[in-house]
Amino acid sequence: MKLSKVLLLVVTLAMILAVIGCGASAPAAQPAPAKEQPAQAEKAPAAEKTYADLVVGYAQIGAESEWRTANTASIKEEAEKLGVELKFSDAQQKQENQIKAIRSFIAQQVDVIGVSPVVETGWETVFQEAKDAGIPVILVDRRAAVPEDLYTTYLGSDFVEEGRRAGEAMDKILGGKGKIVELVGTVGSAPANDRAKGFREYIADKPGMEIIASQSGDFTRAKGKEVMEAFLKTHGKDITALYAHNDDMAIGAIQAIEEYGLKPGEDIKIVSVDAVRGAFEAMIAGKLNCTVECNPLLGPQFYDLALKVVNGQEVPKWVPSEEGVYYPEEAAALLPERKY
Ligand code: GZL
Repeated sequence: MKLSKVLLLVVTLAMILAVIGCGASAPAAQPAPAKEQPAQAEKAPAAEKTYADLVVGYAQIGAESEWRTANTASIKEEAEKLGVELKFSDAQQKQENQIKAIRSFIAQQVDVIGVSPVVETGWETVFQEAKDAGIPVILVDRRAAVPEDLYTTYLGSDFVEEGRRAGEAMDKILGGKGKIVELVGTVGSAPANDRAKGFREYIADKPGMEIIASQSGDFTRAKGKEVMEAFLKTHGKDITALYAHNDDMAIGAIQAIEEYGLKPGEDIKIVSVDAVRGAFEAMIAGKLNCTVECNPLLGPQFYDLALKVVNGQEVPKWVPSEEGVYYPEEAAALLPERKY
């Protein structure tokens, strides 16, 4: 075979080997290794809300008493101070208006709903609607008879304890003996139910103390006066004392007692609840013998709880208010510092 042919053969073979070798040694073109994908990043938690971006719906009962007026002022003034967007509704003491307000807050997708239930029952449906919409409900001032999973927390007093304290004060004032008429708060409301319960618990083992009449004055001065007039018409001078579930009804009753010709605070001893300014003034005038405090200034605690709840922080199921009991001898000194 001619050298030239041999060389051509060798070169051809070499070229073939080179191509195969490339193919063998160079790995088939691989796709560039995908960049390491980070593990599916946890969904970033929603940014913590601050007061400045908190939207609150508040379904208030009404404006039936000095206590309620002070309570509303505390809720509104604190929102203003903190820069919270407050949607506020006054239900004129009607449950259907409170329920309408709560539905409106749900439609507006507020962050949290505060409500002071005018009565204990009838809330399950609308609270479930709030829960289904992912909006927490905070009970303020009054409890509602609903399953505990339908509200996040209750901020308010121990009304049964307030009733017990009123019973203890009445026992002290009457020396354990007397015929008592009772002005009850709004029928079906937690304060009315529990203040009645606590008072009766206390006098249960005081045979000399008897409740001879009990009727609702709906927490207002006007109704308190009207019912006291009826008590006086029926029982007259047999009445030794009055237990009023709030100061406003007691103040209305004081007018009725004076118009009847008797001396309130002397002929008829009076114990009431709330410790509003009007009660301190009546004690200074010698017309009221004791008022058991029920703190309406719940605004600061309410917004503190609301922000914690919206940011998913644990809160107690009940945040009780701090409260005292006041008598005439200290009323003049304390009146100037009373905030409501
Ligand atoms: C008590 C509050 C009551 C007050 C009344 O927490 O709900 O309602 O005692 C008010 O004065 O009307």
